[in-house]
Amino acid sequence: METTVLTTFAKDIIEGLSGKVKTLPSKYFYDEQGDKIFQAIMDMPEYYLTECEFEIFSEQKDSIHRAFSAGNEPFDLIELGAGDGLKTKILLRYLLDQQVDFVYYPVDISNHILDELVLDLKAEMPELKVSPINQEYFEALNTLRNMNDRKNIVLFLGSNIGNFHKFEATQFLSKLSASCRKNDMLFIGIDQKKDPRIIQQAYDDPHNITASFNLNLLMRINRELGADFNIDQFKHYANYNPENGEVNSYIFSKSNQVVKIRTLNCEISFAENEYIHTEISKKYNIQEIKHLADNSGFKVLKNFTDNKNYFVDSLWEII
Ligand code: AVJ
Repeated sequence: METTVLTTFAKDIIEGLSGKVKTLPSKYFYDEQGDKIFQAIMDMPEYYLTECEFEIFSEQKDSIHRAFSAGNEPFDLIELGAGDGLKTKILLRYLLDQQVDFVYYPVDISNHILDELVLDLKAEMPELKVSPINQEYFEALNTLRNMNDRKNIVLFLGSNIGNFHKFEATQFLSKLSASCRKNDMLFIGIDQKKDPRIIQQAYDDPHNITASFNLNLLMRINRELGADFNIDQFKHYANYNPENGEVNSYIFSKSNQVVKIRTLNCEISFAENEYIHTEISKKYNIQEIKHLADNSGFKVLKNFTDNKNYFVDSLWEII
């Protein structure tokens, strides 16, 4: 008998598609194609999150800096899931101009993303001390704990926390606070609850960019596992529920159909209107953010919001 060693990706896909209710992990959106489509999402006006967080960084960089270094204590910055660092760059530039002595540690599991970011930063800010860490988040925090002796300010921006359900977010943040030293801080970007139509539009845009982002997950399975998903036979559906603050995203099957995954030697059948759950993007209000902090070993120091009060970058200390 032939045995094949399955990648984690293959295992997660087969597991997600074999259950009674089909699900796929949202972390698999971000292959090279997905990164590009996500850039296009961030560029469209309906996806207000990017602009709002950008505004907070641009207009409040001086008070953010003051809050970071209360008592003039030196600090280093460590960014979880660094991405293209557009908003972080504003802060980095500002700190350099203020002659602040610090190291920037971007953390990402994608070596490719880190290499690009470092090249970019070296070109744009040659005086910046940047030290990439190609590890999982918690590994990286452990590495850092034994490496630097300054206070760490952990950046977790862009509402990435929204991909967790509330209880998972509390678990994740508790683990984060436990991996930090006593006077470290967390600067976390969170999308706020607001007019439901504004949220709905951000995840179900008229340009169908979010649809192609969601459906790229099936294309990725075609590319990497030799599956034969016919994209025309599936559609994107996203729904904001104001009762729990979650946007849930799905891929719906337009017909009864069977999909083959060649390299896994299996077939998956879909009934018409059967769906795959692909993502949650949770929204919080200011009081819920306080609870989130209190329940995970932190205390809210200061909230920085944009002019429309759509988004918040919240600065937390360890208790
Ligand atoms: C990158 C997880 C913050 O949930 O808002 C954008 C991803 N999904 N449009 C989000 C996403 C659909 C995004 N995060």
